[in-house]
Amino acid sequence: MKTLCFAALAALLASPACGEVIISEIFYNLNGSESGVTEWVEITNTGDSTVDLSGWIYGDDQDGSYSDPFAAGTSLAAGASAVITGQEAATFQSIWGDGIQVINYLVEGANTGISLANGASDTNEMPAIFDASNTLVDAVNYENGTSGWPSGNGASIYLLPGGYDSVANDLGNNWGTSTAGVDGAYSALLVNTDIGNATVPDVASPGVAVTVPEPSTMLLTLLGLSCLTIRRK
Ligand SMILES: [Ca+2]
Ligand SMILES: [Ca+2]
Ligand SMILES: [Ca+2]
Ligand SMILES: [Ca+2]
Repeated sequence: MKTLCFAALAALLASPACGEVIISEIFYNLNGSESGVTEWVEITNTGDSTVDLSGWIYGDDQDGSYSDPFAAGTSLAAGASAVITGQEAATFQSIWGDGIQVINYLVEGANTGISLANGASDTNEMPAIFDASNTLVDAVNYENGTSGWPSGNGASIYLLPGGYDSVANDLGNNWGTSTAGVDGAYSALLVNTDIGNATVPDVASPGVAVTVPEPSTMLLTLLGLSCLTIRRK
């Protein structure tokens, strides 16, 4: 019991005290033909104030490929999520729905697409974001179905509730495969003359981040608090 209490307290103390911008979803293997332009990465502002993303950069830190700096005036509101993709905002929204914030991934002004490997391992594919000072903000060295990582084929992988910080998102066990109706995920059929046509819908939750811990995590936290109370008597 004592061990369990300490574990609960450690989990409580490990919770991030202040917010940060982190990578929260990766769609690397969509149904239909892939040009790289169809693929995307979602970022979420876990803090309580707006973050200015002017001059930030997205890159694959293992491939050594980086975007142009994000346009001046780009920002992410507290608690909000945005999608980084080679698609124009209007194209992405026509597929996934209106109102989703889209940050256009451009390389020397062109929509080249993010081009994420379908069979990523520990030695390839590491989506990363850097601030305007070129300081690494977050990276996720995802794998496809190995080392505890979920597989994503026709569905994105997304950060599970309770895994929302830049350290926790390095662990495959904190990610899941998107399922329609769970944690904000839904289906969308990619039909677009410019970027490709699919006959089977994709599943993901672009622009949606469900960060409320699962009931089991809440129970552990409450247990930690009750241990504190008991020890102070
Ligand atoms: Ca891919
Ligand atoms: Ca990797
Ligand atoms: Ca990370
Ligand atoms: Ca999402």
